[in-house]
Amino acid sequence: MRDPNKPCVEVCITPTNYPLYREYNEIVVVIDVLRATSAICTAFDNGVERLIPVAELDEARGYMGKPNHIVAAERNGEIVEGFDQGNSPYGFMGPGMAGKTVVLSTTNGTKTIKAAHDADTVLVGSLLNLTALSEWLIDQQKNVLLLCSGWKDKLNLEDTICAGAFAYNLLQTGRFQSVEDSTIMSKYLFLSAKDNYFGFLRSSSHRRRLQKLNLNEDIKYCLTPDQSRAIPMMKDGVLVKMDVRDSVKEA
Ligand code: 3SL
Repeated sequence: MRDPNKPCVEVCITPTNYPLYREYNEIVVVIDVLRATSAICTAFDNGVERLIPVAELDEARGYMGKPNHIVAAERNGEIVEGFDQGNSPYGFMGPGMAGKTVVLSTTNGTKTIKAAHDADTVLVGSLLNLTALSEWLIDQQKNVLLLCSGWKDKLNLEDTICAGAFAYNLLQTGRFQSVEDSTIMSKYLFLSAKDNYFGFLRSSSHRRRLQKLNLNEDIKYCLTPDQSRAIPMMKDGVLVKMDVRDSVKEA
């Protein structure tokens, strides 16, 4: 039975299921562990000022040549020809990032961010900012929907595990409830994987896909939790780094 006095934390395993979970969307956390939302957290850690998520490549091309902009695009794990870079978190590291506006289009992650546009608050989550973002969400006491990007509308393991980790952290406090089986499933997957994400995901579809492209270092980086305190947040269609003192009301 749902307790009217406790907010819910729930997991939506693919963006296509999002309409079924709208009742929980006060705060939506978009997750694409490999690699979009990990790359976004990394960009803000390295001083990027604004990140414009873009669903379609043509829209991204429209930003090419703008001063102070980095225009990045990935499809099927590879850099799209003609763009400054792809989706590797390593591409968003270093002093050259400070003060830049990044325009990013990826196969699934940026589409999922755009799909959540109707939520009160849209945030970006990954294993990298797991603890920082969990702490902030716990403080808000609002309904939280963990929205997994998956792969081309199918479930993927790494996003589901990461969503399960956030759900676990919130539920552990006793200040949240969950009523959906997708959340129970994600939590159990997280508990099975948490001691060795890399090993657990050995035969997962996207790990194999990225491995074929020699992106093992990216995979290891994205699967190493708590390297970031950044909480990317959508404001007027653009992601910015949240000032952690912000509350949902102020956002
Ligand atoms: O789907 C996405 O948004 C990407 O993160 C996929 S990839 O890891 O860059 O292949």
